[in-house]
Amino acid sequence: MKSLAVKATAVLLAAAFGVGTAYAAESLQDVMKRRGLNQQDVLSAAKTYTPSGKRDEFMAFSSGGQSGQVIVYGIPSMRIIKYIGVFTPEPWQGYGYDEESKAVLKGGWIDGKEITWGDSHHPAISETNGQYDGQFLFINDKANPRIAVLDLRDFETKQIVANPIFKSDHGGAFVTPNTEYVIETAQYAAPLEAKKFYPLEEFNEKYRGGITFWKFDRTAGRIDVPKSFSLELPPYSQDLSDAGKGPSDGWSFTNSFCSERYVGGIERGRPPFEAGCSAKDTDYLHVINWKKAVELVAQGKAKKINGHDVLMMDTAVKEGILFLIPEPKSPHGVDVTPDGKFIIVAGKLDTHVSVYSFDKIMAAIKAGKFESKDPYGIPVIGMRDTLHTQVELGLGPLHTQFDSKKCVAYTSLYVDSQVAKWNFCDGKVLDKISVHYNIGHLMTMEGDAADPKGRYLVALNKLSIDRFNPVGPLHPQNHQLIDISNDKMQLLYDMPLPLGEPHYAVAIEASKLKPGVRYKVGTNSRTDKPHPGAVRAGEEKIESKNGKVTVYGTLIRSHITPEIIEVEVGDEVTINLTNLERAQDETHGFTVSTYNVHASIEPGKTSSVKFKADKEGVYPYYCTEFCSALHLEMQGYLLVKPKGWKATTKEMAKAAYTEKDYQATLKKIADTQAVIDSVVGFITSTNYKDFPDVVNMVEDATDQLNKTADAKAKHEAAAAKKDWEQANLWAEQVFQYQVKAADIGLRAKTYLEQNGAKKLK
Ligand code: K7E
Ligand code: CUA
Repeated sequence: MKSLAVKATAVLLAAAFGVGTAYAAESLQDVMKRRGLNQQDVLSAAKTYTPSGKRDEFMAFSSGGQSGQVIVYGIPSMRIIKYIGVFTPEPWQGYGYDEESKAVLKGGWIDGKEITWGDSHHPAISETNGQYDGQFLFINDKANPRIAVLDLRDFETKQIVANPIFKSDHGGAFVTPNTEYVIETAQYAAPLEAKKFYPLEEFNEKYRGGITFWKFDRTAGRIDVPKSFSLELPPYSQDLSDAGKGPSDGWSFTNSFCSERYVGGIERGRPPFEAGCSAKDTDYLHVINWKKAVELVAQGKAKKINGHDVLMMDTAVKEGILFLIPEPKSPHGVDVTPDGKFIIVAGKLDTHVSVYSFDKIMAAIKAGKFESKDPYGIPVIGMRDTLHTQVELGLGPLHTQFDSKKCVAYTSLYVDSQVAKWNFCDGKVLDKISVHYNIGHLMTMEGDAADPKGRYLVALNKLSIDRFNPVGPLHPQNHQLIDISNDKMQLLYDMPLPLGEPHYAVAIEASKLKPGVRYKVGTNSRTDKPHPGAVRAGEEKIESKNGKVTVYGTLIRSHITPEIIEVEVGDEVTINLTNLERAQDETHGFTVSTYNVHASIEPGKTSSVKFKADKEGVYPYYCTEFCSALHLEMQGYLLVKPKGWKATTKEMAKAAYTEKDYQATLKKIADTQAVIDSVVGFITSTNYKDFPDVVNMVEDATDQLNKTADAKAKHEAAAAKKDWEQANLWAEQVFQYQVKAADIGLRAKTYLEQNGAKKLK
């Protein structure tokens, strides 16, 4: 202790007199000069820098693009906080390497085939009354038409459903205002029947688009597949969707491109897709009465395709639930305003955004005022009859998000690489800011909900040329943070996102998220149900019959029970493990050498790994998380024995411990106890009971200390018999429990010191 204090004093003196440490006395001006920062940079830094221990105001969930994952980061710090495995195996979380998560991924198999990647595009947060409620997150896979459900209590993927009739999907995931349904639309038209071939010559007759309404069961936290249905749509390359809200609740809107129904064919001497798909001046905005569609399905008016309810176009037309409105050339996306009164569409090949009035659309439908029918008999409402206004914004307008300020919207301009701030009520442009190259989506805080929060905007840029230190031909994406709280937008920060191409992101007020810190002991986190393989401390066992070995084990600092697993070659081995920890952040990982299994087992969770022990030999298993001082010793052996193997050696190797070793260990125990007593003295002299996290830590430390009694009885009994090996080893075990208790105790002490605990009198 003394030597440490002397050292600290020396360092302080050196700093005070400028000895040795050149930067010790640098002023803000010095730093600005040295790093070439101007006032604006320093202001930006002050707006984004989040000091150690401080948290973000908003949490963003970004699609992970081709990684098939979700990326969670904080705003305004832009610190990446978590990657979540969704469509793709994710080793850290054991996702795809333990049995529970394999079952989730299996839900996303298509035509009986395993699919291990996804092209995730659009996340959506569950809503109540059109406002983000922070309970669930949904995201689509464009390549293999699927939707995933994530629970925000533990940030885990709980379910993947494969679309029964599409071959691709882009317009997902979007939720209705109370998350009754999750919307998914097809992109590239194809025959709806599974594994059915029709030549491209029959494109107009046999190829179809569509929209699926996945029924979400909020209580179960899962999509209810049998109660979900789709609507057959023309082969117009449906793109994105949005659900109406407020006055437009019950309706949904989907934009499209390539309503020319062009099918390409360079090799047949025809112009390419891009020419044929943008020939007309307009495409179609699809307007759908989904509430009425639900009733029609309930009345049995749907047809079964691949075992799934599909409302066919002729039914939809007859029942008056499907309409089209021309929209400017090759639009990308459709966004309903927070008040639910307007629908905004931007044509990529047009410089305008078009603002449609929901009232005018309804009036035209009511009056039966249609300008024509499309080739499938769907009524087409005139564009001029439904437009509220059109605003010229710039080149390549794509996506729109909203501000907390009334009527204020932001639209990304892909070709101009700008964000335009404009007013959708009076059609005025308010401000523009240049961003880095080729912005795709943009995101404001809760910016697609009924009550956007304003404050910040993130530009999701496709390219990052020259922004970051070069890392070879494949560049990261660039998310740029922009301050939108003032009239003029201000660029604050560039964040490289190095995990696929994130298309869209959503951000929610951090205070709305209430994730748990542990599971109820023995929970299968992927089903939220008790795990049949769970056991409590002392109930661990290994069952072996008919070539199947099942282990019921536990994990707690710093041991795996059991520590030896013996099987015969060819046995099918299942290892169930329950993490008995109650302390926060005490995750244990588990793997077995060369059997390609891994699990991340957080406090309370039960996970299982399964494999065929098809190789004779000795395979160490261990904990993969640095969970405690004796983490490296959290190990065991899987012994895969040859068939009919007989033991010849009787005893395990012994270490030669003496009475002196034993006495030395006892001394170590006494010293450690003195440290523990002083920490306990500190904690109990404060109002620690006012800090739930500390109360948890104290309970955990007490648990560890309580375990010393049994080990103490054992070392004393062995010492009485002069068995110094056993005596010393059990005494060492007492020390191990003390170390864990002291570790947690010190953590609690630091917490109290940093969080202003008061001394009790
Ligand atoms: Cu890339 Cu929404 Cu899939 Cu636009 S999408 S950019
Ligand atoms: Cu448990 Cu490392």
